[in-house]
Amino acid sequence: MMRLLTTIMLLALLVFGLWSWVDYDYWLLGPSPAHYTWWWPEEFSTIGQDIDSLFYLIAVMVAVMFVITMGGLVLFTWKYSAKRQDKAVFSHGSHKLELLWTAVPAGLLLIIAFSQMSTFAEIQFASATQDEEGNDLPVHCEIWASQFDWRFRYPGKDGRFGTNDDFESPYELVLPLQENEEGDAKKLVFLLRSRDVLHSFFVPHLRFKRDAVPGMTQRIWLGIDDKQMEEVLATREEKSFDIICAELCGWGHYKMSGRVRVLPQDQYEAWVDEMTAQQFGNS
Ligand SMILES: [Cu+2]
Repeated sequence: MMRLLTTIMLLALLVFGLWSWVDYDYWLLGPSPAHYTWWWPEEFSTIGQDIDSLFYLIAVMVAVMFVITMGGLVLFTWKYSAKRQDKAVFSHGSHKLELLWTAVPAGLLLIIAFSQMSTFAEIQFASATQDEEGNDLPVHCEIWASQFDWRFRYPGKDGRFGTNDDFESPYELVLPLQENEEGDAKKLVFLLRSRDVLHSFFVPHLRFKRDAVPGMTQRIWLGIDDKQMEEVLATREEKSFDIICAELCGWGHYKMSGRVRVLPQDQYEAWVDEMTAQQFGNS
């Protein structure tokens, strides 16, 4: 009886574990243009492709290991049950096996380490938010996390922080869509800060995620692929995208949300005028 129960429970674990990999929106709602990835929503970031391939590389490795280990657990539970073999055999470790299960995980970790190096450098190194001469690129806005909301502080029309025309946008992060001469998206640089505890700024559609650490200011950047964004926007009614907090930060964590909206340059400037007028009157 116990053996049967254990086997059923382990099999259930295996099935549920695999099920969590399935995009059930796809199976329930059918294929639509908005559902053509099997895990993530469509993305429109300049480094989204790199992040996705890393994610899927690791996901496939984990899936294979999961099936092997869970399958082994079920198999051995069944094979060596008390009913079939009541005398346990004690044996010393096998050097070959030990070498194998040290070398294989080490090899897998090295594959992950080497494949992520260039993407990590592109995202994280100080040079990522500097120009060719090593000067810091101007900051688009400050992202402030606090229990339980997101606030975006803009430098205002003069482009400088700490002056009289700075304004704050609660909840909504508005970005200008801008291109440089080569047609590549320009980098938008942000300062990420927390007012209280650990939070994590996450925009799934932009594959943009970073922990906000109290007492620490991080320079982070984002590049928007405008053509890809047009394609994504064409598939949805809603023209803005979710911001969520990806770090359990307190009782109100669930409601710590926001929106990202990307506007063409002229509409963006109109929005800045509107925000300025709202916060300082029409003078
Ligand atoms: Cu939070």
